[in-house]
Amino acid sequence: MTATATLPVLNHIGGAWVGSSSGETVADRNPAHTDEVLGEATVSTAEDVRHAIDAAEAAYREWRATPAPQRGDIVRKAADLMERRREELARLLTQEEGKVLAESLAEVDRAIGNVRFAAAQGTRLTGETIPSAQRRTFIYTVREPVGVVACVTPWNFPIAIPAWKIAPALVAGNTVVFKPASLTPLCAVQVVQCFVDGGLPDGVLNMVLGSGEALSRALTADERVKAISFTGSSAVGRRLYAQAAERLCKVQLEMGGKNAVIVMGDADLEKAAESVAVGAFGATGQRCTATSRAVVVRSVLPEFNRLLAAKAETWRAGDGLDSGVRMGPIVDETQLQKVRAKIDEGKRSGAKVLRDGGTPSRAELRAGYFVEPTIFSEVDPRMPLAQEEIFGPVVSVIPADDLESALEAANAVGYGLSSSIYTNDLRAAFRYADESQAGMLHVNIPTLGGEAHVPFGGVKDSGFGDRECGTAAFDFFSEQRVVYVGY
Ligand code: UN1
Repeated sequence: MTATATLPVLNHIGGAWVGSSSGETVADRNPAHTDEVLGEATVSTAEDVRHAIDAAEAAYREWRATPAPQRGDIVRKAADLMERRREELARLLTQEEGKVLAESLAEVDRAIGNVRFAAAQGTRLTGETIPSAQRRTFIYTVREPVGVVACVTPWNFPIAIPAWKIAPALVAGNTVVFKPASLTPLCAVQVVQCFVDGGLPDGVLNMVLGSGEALSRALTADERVKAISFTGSSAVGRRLYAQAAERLCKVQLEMGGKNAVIVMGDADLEKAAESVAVGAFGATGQRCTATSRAVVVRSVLPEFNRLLAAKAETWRAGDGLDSGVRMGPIVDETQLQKVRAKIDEGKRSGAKVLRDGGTPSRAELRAGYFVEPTIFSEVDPRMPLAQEEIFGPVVSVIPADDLESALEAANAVGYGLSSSIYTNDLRAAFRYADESQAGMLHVNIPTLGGEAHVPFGGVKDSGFGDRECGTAAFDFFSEQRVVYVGY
């Protein structure tokens, strides 16, 4: 499965790899070397989406009737294949999306963990028995699949996010139409291939490649699609929800973030600065759980800034396959321009530039879409820098007087995905846990990531609907039915 310049990247419908009805293709490029074409991806139309839904619908009856532990067995085999293909998958991920190899390996491992967890739930799709208020009446609940579901996924975790949506959807007994991000079709193909090779029957998992703009209406408008799980931007998520709501389609949205780390006066500053650097510059800042704000009490501000700036120097940008490189490129030209525009806007807003990585000077970085670590200090919480998601290696340091004002600044955004506090004061930690407006809170731990068996998601503009991952994923991908039996 090595990526070559001629590899055609196709849809998967009804068990076959097929080109789209448009006959068009688009080049899939390596963001670290933009002249390197990894494949030519088919560009789908609404008609292709309809075919994929047809196939998913046709396969549903039999898949629903397949005992859940057997569904779990097939999904577990997909995880075993991902493990066997770990290195290849990770290299492809680095070439296609840009993140460094160590991050790609970690992403593949996370995908494996999620698929394994979901697979094991096949033996645990339990219901309840509930005592009836009436005599000789037995009440129990069962979990039913929803039907045909759509999984719409982003480019920044092109293996892990599809894995953690598709696996629970399948184990719960649904059939799936998968619409991966148009920037990472090769990773999507490999994810599907693992499920197919694991023994999934034809039509149970279908994939349609192409842009969300062109295809999302075909998913939101089709009565046969009973649920849509989406990860992407808040703007797109809102639109998708509004469209799907017209016909009462279930929707789960996992969206942006503007995650803050609060640094208190008693914090281990070295650890706090490391956490902010990893959170801000890891994955080139292209993750919804990235740290984009550090809210720091003034007593430790100069020392914190010094430590953070020193750490930023160690985040060498470059091709993620090269050893010694810690930070890969931005995924494409559009995102690169967006990140640069945000940095320029930040400079005009009056914030102090502690480190400007907007336009790297090293010649080898001109071959790809590179930005280097960028730090703003003296940022006012109302500035766009402190309000808008950037999705690049940019962090804003916001001064605060005390815990109260730090919490106020941290909460003063539309988003609410992840947050963190660095302190050794138990009262401050619990006050923070009470007050932080985020779905995932951390004490002395970076804002990043989440474990396979733990619910993942946010509040406010960051998340809507049931949580992903863990057993929570099954709340979205199944319905509860109650049975009353009189005897
Ligand atoms: C992570 O940050 O480890 O799109 C996972 C995203 C999130 C997943 C992030 N839904 O960035």
